[in-house]
Amino acid sequence: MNAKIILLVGALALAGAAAGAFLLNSGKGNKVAASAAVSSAHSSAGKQIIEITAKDGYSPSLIKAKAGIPILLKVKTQDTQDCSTAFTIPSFGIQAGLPATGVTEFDIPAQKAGDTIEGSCQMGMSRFTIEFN
Ligand SMILES: [Cu+2]
Repeated sequence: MNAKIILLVGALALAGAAAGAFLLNSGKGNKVAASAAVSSAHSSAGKQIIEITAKDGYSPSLIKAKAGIPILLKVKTQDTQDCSTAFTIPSFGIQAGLPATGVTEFDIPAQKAGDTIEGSCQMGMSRFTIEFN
């Protein structure tokens, strides 16, 4: 075994843990009220964080976000038993089976002003829209 490689792997693991802790901390205080019909995105570490709750549909169903800033989309489920766990954003090829409870993150590149992103459950019954300005 090469000792240098082992050291390098160890350093990378530490860096990864530090970055993970930072992400966890940066998420605090950025909670969006799930019941709000319209919400604005928050920003953190060069990305704007958009939080959506998936349970009996998606809330908020309309989100206002900033153009020109990459998006970290966090989709939260909490004992979600309906088809909103079959999460899709077709224009980005996103298709995910969400856990019944948890937070699933998606990276979405920066969008232009006037762009919209449409997401829905797989059958297209429950929908949400992100508008960029
Ligand atoms: Cu559905």
